[in-house]
Amino acid sequence: MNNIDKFKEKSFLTATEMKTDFLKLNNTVWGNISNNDDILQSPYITEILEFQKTLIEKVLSIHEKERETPESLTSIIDSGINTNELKGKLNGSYAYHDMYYFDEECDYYFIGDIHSDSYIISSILDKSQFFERIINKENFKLIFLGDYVDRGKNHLKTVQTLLLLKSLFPNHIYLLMGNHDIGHIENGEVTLYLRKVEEDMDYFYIYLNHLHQTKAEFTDELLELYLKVMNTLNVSAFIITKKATIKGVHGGIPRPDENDQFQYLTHYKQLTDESIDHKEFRIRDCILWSDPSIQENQPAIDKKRFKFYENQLQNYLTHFGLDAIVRGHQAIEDGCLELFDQKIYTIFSSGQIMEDDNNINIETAYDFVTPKILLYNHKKGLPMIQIPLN
Ligand SMILES: [Mn+2]
Repeated sequence: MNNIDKFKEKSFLTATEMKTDFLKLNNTVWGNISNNDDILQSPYITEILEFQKTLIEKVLSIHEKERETPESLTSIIDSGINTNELKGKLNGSYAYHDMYYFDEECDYYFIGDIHSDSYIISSILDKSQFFERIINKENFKLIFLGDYVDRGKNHLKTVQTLLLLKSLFPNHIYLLMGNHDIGHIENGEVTLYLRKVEEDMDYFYIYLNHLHQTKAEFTDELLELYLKVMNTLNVSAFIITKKATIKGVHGGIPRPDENDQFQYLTHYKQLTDESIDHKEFRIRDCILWSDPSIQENQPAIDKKRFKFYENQLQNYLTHFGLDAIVRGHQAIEDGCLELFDQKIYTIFSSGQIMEDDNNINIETAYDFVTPKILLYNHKKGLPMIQIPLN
């Protein structure tokens, strides 16, 4: 039996005991490694990569299971856009057309961008009282809104920690896709989905290419597994509860039509189908990249990264029967920004952790951010509660 299965079998008496064992399991193979450069020199690289391979395979099988959606649901979902009709009919959590559908009456935490900052995950677990809630057998979910990699100091450790959490707690941890999380293999090399492709190891996939080219332990198979697991991340989550219907996504909404409307969207699957464009842009890309803006008529940064405004957001919410959107994607200094009467929340979860006037989080690339997470309390409904991680 491997260490992951041993953890699963063990009956923990306290949250502290469980957290200690979790950290031990996550840290065992790492020794004193604290950043991307250390791994390149580490004598433990074989152990690290073997552990990650086991985790990737576990998460791939969990993601496959999540996609086993009963026909009674797929027939409703495929019949048109009818979010409220799904209320109370799901009896569980499913992934279909690369989107999650939840209707469980429980608390939902939303986690913004992590960006290769594994240090912050321990604060997230503390502030969401994760292990206490697990010990108390509570039903609750942590929805991560994507952008796990790039920019920060510890790509592989961050990915490992998230995969370990998903492996151990599949009904409590859900990982959505961010624009940084996508990569494709072409001619044995990873190509980035981002605009800039350069030899910069701050980018996870360039880093993976480097490991692949310089370390015999980093096999072709392993490179393909990393890409495969990242590409099985779902693009958004519909949370349909009695008090509110919320959508979690990394960026925002697709481009509206000339009248700021969304009637061209007639089925959920149009949101994620990679072959469908609207106004020459892939819809799926737009929802991974777009940003809300209070100032109208802002120029788009590029085709995917455009700005949308209050009336457009409202039309989108109405079209899909939503009360609010929660998203990441922008490094908000305050950690959270609510716009348009709390109809859209931006949350960012990597940043400074202060101790005696010093930032002790050396893994973050965002030391100007006071990181936060959001809590949707299902008994109270909206608005969401901001929880500082600092
Ligand atoms: Mn992003």
